[in-house]
Amino acid sequence: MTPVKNLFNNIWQNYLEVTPSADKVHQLLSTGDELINDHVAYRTFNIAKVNIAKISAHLLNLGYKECGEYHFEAKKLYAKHFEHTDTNLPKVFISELLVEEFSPRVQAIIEKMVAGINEADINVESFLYSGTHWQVSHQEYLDLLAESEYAAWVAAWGYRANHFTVSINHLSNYDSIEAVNAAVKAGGFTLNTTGGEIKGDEAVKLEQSSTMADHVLVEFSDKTVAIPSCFYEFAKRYPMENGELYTGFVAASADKIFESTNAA
Ligand code: OOG
Ligand code: NI
Repeated sequence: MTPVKNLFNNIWQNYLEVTPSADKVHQLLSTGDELINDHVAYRTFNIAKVNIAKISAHLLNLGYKECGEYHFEAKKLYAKHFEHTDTNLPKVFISELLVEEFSPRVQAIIEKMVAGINEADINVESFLYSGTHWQVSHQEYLDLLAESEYAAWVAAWGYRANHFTVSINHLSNYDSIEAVNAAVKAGGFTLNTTGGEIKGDEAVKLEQSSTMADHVLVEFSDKTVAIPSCFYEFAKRYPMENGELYTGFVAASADKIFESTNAA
């Protein structure tokens, strides 16, 4: 296995630990061959110690290049995406919360979390599947949740893939996102319906849908509570005028995909 394949294998195993549905959805769509992932996504804060530049350094070392950038004003987020020259490797979408735009209380909780991370842990590739590096109380989680579902998610789950995304273009047994969605729903899984099940269309060159995140127990410093963990996404890309598949993201669609970790 190449170093980059090995990394994604570790990220996938770590994601499965908190996303029991992903293995089942994976089996539902696979004919036994390996599924190609369109992308994986990370969430972080715009604090220099852990910002997009820090997270992406590991990817740049492995041959990834920075490609697009995206703004999410209402959610107070900024994001970039990264691509590898080997197009069978997943793209990586990394967002960061604009921490200074939140209340002093929220900023203080986030500062405390980030202060708890060992610099040496950030500088190794395994940071991408390391989870949390801090302890927060359930009340701190709720205080974050009141202002930003995203901030609360990072507090609970930390540095791990927020989702993997099946590339529908590479599936042998499904051609349309409608067919994938129907199979996923028939399998008993719930789709994110914010703005409709299908986000985007052929005109924007990208159609996306996603499951709602699993609910998994988290040990806060004071109690253990089941909260939304990670989800699974499905993406179909369309060719541009030059005949090549569009490789970017669509901010209006991404804005809705973020809500797959909302408590339904
Ligand atoms: C990322 C949401 C955006 C996409 O495919 O548009 C995204 C997230 O939920 O962290 O992954
Ligand atoms: Ni995504």
